Amino acid sequence: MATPKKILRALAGETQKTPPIWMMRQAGRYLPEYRASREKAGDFLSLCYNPELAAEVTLQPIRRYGFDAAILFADILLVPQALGADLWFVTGEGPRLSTITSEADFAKLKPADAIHDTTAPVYETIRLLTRELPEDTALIGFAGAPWTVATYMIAGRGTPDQGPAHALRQANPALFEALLDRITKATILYLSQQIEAGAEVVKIFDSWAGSLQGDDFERYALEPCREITAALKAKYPTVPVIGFPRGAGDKNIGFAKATGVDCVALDYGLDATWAAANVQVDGCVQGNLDPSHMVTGGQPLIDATRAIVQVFSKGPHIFNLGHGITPDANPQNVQLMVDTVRGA
Ligand code: 1CP
Repeated sequence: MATPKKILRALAGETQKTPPIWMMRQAGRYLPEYRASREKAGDFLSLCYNPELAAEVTLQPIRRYGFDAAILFADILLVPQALGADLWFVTGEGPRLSTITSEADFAKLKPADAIHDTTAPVYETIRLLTRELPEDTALIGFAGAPWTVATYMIAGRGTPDQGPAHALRQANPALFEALLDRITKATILYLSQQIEAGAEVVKIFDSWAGSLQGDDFERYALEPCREITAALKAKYPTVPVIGFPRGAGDKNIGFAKATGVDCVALDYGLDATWAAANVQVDGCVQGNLDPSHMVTGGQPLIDATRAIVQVFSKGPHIFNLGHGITPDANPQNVQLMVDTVRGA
C-alpha cells in the first residue's frame, strides 16, 4: 500500500520531521491566475458553482507551490444560500444576505435536506478534483461552523462584533437555537456529501467563535461542532476533522477532547509555545504564522516560519497561516515560506 499522504499522517497523530503544509485561502485574489479564472466565471458565486473553474482554481496553488493539501474552492455562505437565503457579493465590500430576525423569516427557510439542490455543483467539483489532484495531495472539504454561519444569516453581512447575532440570541433564544439547529443539520448533510464525493479531510471554520463567552461558547461553539463531528464520525470513522475556533484564546485548551475533532487550527493571536504546551498535548495542531508575513516577506518571514516549525516539532503539526492570506500578499513570499518549511 502507498504511504498515506503527509497530512493524513499528521492527523493520525504522527510527528514528522518536516510538517505537511497548506495555506488558508490558498486559492484567491493574491494569485493572477485566480483573478483570470474569476473574470472568466463573471463573479465569485458563479465561480463557486462552476465545477470546472472551481476545480481549476483549487488546483492553481497546488501547481505553483506543491502544497500537501488542496482545499475545495467554495464558501461557507453557500449553506445559507442553499437554505433559501438570498446571497450576493458587493465588490470591494463583501457578502450580503437577506436577514433572519423573526419567526416569519425563519419559516421561509428550506428544510436541511433540501440543500443538495443548490450545492450539487460543489460535490461535482470534488469529484473532478479526485481525478485531477497529484496522488500525494490530500483534498480538504469544509463548511462554516453553525455560530459563524448564523452571524452572517442574522446580520445579512460580516460584522465586527457579531452584534445582531448576540442581540437575537438574547432577545429570542428559541428562534436563535432553531436557526443554529437548522444550520447544524444542513452542515452534517453538506459535509457528508463532500466526503461521499471524495473529500479526505473536513474543516469546520468557526471564524467568530471568539465573541462567545463562558456558557455561550460551550452551547454555541463547542456543542454544534461536537454534534457535527459525532455525526460524521458515525458514518465516516476514518475521515479526520479539523476545527478552527478562531479567537477562542484559552478555550482552545480541551477543544479537541470536547468536540472530538482530530486537529485544532490555531489562529495567529495564539503564542506558539503556549499552544504547544496546552493544545498540542492533546493531538495534532495546525498553524499559525501571521498572514501579514505573506505581504512583508524577508528575513522576518524566515525567522517566524522556522520558529513555528521548531516549537511544534515535538508533536503532530500541520504548518499553516493563522488565518487566510490577504489579497495584497506577494506570491513570492508564499514560495519563501514553503521553501523554509521544507528546509530548502
Ligand atoms: O474573489 C473574491 O473576491 C472573493 C473572495 C473570497 C474567496 C477567495 C470569498 C468571499 N470566499 C473565498 C473562498 C473561500 N472562503 C474558501 C476557499 C478555499 C481557500 O481557502 O482557498 C474558504 C475556505 C472560505 C471560508 C470562509 N468564507 C470563511 C471562513 C474562514 C475565514 O476566513 O475566517 C468566511 C468567514 C467566509 C465568508 C466570506 N467569503 C468571502 C469573504 C470576503 C468573506 C468574509 C466576509 C466578512 O466577514 O466580511
